[in-house]
Amino acid sequence: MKKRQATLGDVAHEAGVSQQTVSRVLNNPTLVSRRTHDKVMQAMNTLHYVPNRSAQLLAGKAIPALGLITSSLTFHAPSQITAAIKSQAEERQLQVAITMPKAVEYGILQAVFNEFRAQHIRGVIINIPMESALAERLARENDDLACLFLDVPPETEVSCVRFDHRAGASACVNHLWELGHRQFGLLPGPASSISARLRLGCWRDSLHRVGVTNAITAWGDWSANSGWARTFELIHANPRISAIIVGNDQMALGVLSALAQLKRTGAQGISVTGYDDTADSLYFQPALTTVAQDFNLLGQRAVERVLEMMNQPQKRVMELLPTQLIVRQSTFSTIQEEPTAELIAQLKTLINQL
Ligand code: IPT
Repeated sequence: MKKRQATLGDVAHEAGVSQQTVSRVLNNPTLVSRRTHDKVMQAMNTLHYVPNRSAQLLAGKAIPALGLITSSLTFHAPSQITAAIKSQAEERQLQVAITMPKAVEYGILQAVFNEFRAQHIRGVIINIPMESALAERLARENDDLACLFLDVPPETEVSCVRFDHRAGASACVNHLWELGHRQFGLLPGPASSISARLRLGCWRDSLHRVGVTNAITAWGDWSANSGWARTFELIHANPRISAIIVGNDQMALGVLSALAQLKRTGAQGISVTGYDDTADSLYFQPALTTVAQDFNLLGQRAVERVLEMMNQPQKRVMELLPTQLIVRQSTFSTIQEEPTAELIAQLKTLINQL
């Protein structure tokens, strides 16, 4: 005989809590203490309880899910950010509905919001580069949803969690300057990207501050292929460049590949800095000096913040996460080391012996 399916009441009985508490765990887990939550989850597992999502939808309840609108997952950074958001959501028993829109256009994005609304999703994280006016319009016209943006200009009047590019981007320039570099190539991401423009602006400001005005720029598109191709153009435009500052690690991978082809890697070659510190950048050849953006932290803060906003609809969130330069082996000093006292003494002995 087929076993009877466990009900909400059975779970409540097993966990020693009220039915209302079980229902909160299912519909609004942030309102329940960790201990109660774990007790209820354990009872559900023991009884093989399956929540009735269609009944929840029919009752007009929000389902425990978040929406995520993301840039192309073929890029390393957005795919790692998505993985972080997904695992943070999973820890809170939340599903994530992921969409990757073809273009950053009002009509396309509004259709995505409507689809989320139809699925009774009430919290949306938006990780696509978006100009202020479009982000503000979407947030205003979808104010029944909690909308949290990750890639908008600093002055945008919407809720956002962003990386503070300033410290990391200027640290790249200062690091290379201190190593003696004076001829620079700049390789930002696409001009349509907010973060690409912010990083480039910061590099240029920092270069001007130390008196460098002849840095040359070639725009990439975030891909390794564009990093590879632009390297030849930069070196052609100024054969004396000794350092290339790159807008992300994926393009830096292509730059390192082009330099290896030209036999310009290593201490006598061209120094390279990246941006992101994606999971594999330590294993590039040579290990990449880069600006770390902690994607796990971004995922955690994004999920926490959007849940807060769902519980307090009037709340405006603006959080800035730090960036930090990680020095590895792709940057070299151009300054010839002075011979050490020991070496001089050895040379003197040799000369005396001749
Ligand atoms: C940004 C990455 O730094 C960059 O490498 C690229 O993948 C871009 O995303 C794609 O939009 S990270 C973003 C949160 C600013």
